[in-house]
Amino acid sequence: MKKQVCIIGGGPAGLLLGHLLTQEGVDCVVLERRTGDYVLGRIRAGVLEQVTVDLMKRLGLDERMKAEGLPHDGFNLADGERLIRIDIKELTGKEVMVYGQTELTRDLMEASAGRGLEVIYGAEDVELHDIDGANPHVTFTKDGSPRRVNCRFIAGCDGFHGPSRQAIPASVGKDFERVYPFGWLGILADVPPCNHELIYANHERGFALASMRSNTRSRYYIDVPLTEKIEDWSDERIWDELAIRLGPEAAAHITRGPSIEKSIAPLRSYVYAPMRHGSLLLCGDSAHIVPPTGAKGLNLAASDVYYAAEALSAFFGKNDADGIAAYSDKALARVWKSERFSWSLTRLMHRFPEDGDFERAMQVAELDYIASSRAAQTSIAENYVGLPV
Ligand code: RFL
Ligand code: PHB
Repeated sequence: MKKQVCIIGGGPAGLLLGHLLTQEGVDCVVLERRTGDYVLGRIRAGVLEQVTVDLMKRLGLDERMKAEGLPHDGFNLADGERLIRIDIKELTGKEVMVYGQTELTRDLMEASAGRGLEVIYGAEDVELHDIDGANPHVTFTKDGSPRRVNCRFIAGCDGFHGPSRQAIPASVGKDFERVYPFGWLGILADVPPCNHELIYANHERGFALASMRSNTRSRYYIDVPLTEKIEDWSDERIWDELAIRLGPEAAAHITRGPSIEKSIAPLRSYVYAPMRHGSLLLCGDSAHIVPPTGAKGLNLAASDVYYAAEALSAFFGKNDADGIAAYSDKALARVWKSERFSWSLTRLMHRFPEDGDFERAMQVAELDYIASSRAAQTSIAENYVGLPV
């Protein structure tokens, strides 16, 4: 098969890029290792920045998001008895959209055949070849038969564990990493949310987040040591813990119900630089991971894709390679700012096992400052809604 761009990974980054390139007349294919159902079964992000919403709008795939998504103009930071509301609309003039990653991925998936975007599910043993030069190719196995894609560029949208980043010679790049001593245990349940806005809570027993997917579906998280096993967390135990950590006001409004999904995800900050090597461009989780506290992962994947689509469209449409040359620096500038925000919100809202009285006093002082300073609230709000692309 001959294509201009071979996209590896059919998560949100790969599908968004595939649609944007197809819209610009760039011939591409998406190779996804899993089945479509498996990809949709992964419960992940819930909060979309304007950049992500705008890309769906540009594709004309925002109808369901507009109808079913929940625009939010604020969120809350809780600590003990204290609740600080960050009024993002008033402070920035913008809002975020609560719409699940599953739903966004479904919208992209369902539109692909009709728009001529070929997505090959069940593509096994994907390998990248000759990425240094201008004639790379990708090999894979489909239903037991070997297949090959010759292309001009490869987009590595295959997540943290995919083969793309690993195909770059070790001498080329550098990775930056911070691993956290806890994970987030998430529970999804068909019950109304306890509050109409998100609450991020720092409690002496640990962190909790009250989020949602709709007015009838809630998503909650608590942080747990990485040694915890999901089997040891019955639904009741999770609801009990949430009721303590979110505080009495929120607890009074929690509706309990059976979990539809529950899992523990480790927290990590990670950046690989550069994000391009030769004919390979990395987008999304294949190049960087943020702890979920800032709700940035999917949105960073979307901004990478925005830059990559621009660069690839200019290359094929106008024979202009400047965007390709600038891709890594442009994407990384935004990535590092989101890394900083996600790390600092994680630091502020979690009790780290190594922390003592001093670190706790720093959290209290910072929350005091945020509560009393419009400048501090504006800084949090503009990062939360997303910095400009
Ligand atoms: P994905 O979603 O991991 O997709 C990568 C795709 O590549 C496929 N793949 C391969 N395909 C072919 N061959 C191979 N060898 C392959 N290896 C892998 C995989 O099957 C998969 O389909 O990466 P992508 O597209 O870069 O998207 C990134 C986002 O998924 C991620 O950043 C977010 O989910 C992070 N995240 C959040 N982000 C937000 O913006 N807002 C949030 O509120 C938010 N909450 C979260 C989150 C992530 C979480 N977890 C579980 C990590 C909450 C949680 C709990
Ligand atoms: C979610 O609803 O899954 C969610 C919301 C906000 C975050 C992380 C996850 O910061």
